Amino acid sequence: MQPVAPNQQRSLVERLTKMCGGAYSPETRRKYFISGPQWAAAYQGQALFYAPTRHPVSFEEVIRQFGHIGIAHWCTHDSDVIPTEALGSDRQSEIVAKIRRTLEENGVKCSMVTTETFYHAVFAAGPAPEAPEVREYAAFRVRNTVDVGHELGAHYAVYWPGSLGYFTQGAIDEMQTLRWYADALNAACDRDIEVARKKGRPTLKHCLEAKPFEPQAEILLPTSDAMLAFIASGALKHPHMVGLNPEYLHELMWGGAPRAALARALLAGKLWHFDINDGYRLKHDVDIAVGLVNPLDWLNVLMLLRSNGFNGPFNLDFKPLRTTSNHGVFAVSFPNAVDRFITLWEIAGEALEDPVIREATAALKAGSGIAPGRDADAIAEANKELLTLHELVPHRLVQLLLGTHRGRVHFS
Ligand code: 3MF
Ligand code: MG
Ligand code: MG
Repeated sequence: MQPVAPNQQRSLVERLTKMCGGAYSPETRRKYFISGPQWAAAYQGQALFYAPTRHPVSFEEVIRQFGHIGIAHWCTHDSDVIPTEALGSDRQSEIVAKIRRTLEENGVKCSMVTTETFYHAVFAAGPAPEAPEVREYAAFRVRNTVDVGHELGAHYAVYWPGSLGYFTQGAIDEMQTLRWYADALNAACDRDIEVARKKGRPTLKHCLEAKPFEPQAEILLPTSDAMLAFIASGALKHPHMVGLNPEYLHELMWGGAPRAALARALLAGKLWHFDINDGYRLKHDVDIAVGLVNPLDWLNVLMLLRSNGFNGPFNLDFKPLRTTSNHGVFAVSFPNAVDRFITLWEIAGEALEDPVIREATAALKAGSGIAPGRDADAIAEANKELLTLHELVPHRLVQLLLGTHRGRVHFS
């Protein structure tokens, strides 16, 4: 193949994108409760060992592009757009007004706001450290985020505690730290009750997001299960206002099964918001876009969610690859992530209706009809042939995923 000159590379990407087949229309995409984070779109490709590969992108550009693609919802950290030093000031009000106008002009809604309590040096010892002035500042930040959320019309607030943990143990009192962290959430909920009453709006849904490692070596609330225990611990003043924002990869990172973690959240009535992405078990937080690593697992996850009535928000908390250009972020990365999600969602719906899967799962539940009492060997014998369906069902799911059920036959 001939070398591809820099001025021809975009058109090559565009031509190959077309060759990938169709895309969903922006109208179709808007029907799903999918949100795009400001920080994901503006991510410049940097990391501990990596310099940025992309130039900065303004929030106006992100929102305009989301509107154009058909991503109907936008979400943000308090400090993604508002400089840290302007938080809570008049300048914040001006910026928030500008965000509102931009959202309106582009037909995009703000679904969620979140507080950055991990990046700035003030949180070097975590969001709930010993120093009372830092804790007071953290409380200000979460309260202020609640204000911004109500201003922007959001219904969700997310909290990822980030550096709530340590590199070396000994100096940190875990019990105290957890209670202090609860104090910050209590401050946010109290403020929410007050503002919601004043504005005649419902209170926000406050959603906790766990991650097992990064940025600290040891994390105090490493999993969604730990978060559930924390919500029920008695440390929160308004536990009914607090639920979960699990992240697919965060559950996979510790070696868990995301589908099982989500099932436990559903069982507790706390699955309120969901960060969707992909990656690998027991590796760091690579934040690959949904469905690029584990499409079969994703199909299973979406079957669970569909059959339990969870319809979103699905938040695209991924990082466009460092090798993707600024143009590629909105031309390739976001639209394709949305379309893979919708495709997997629709296949999940198809799988739930599939005659093979329906009959197989119904048969498994029906059992043998024989009642051999307490004779364990006889009970096992009675179900033996039926249980082979445990291998037929996943085979059928792979067929549905690959499209072989639509007529592609075996290769000859
Ligand atoms: C970190 C994350 C975060 C959270 C965000 C929301 C930067 O691994 O997933 O994204 O989702 O802070 O609170
Ligand atoms: Mg992540
Ligand atoms: Mg996340």
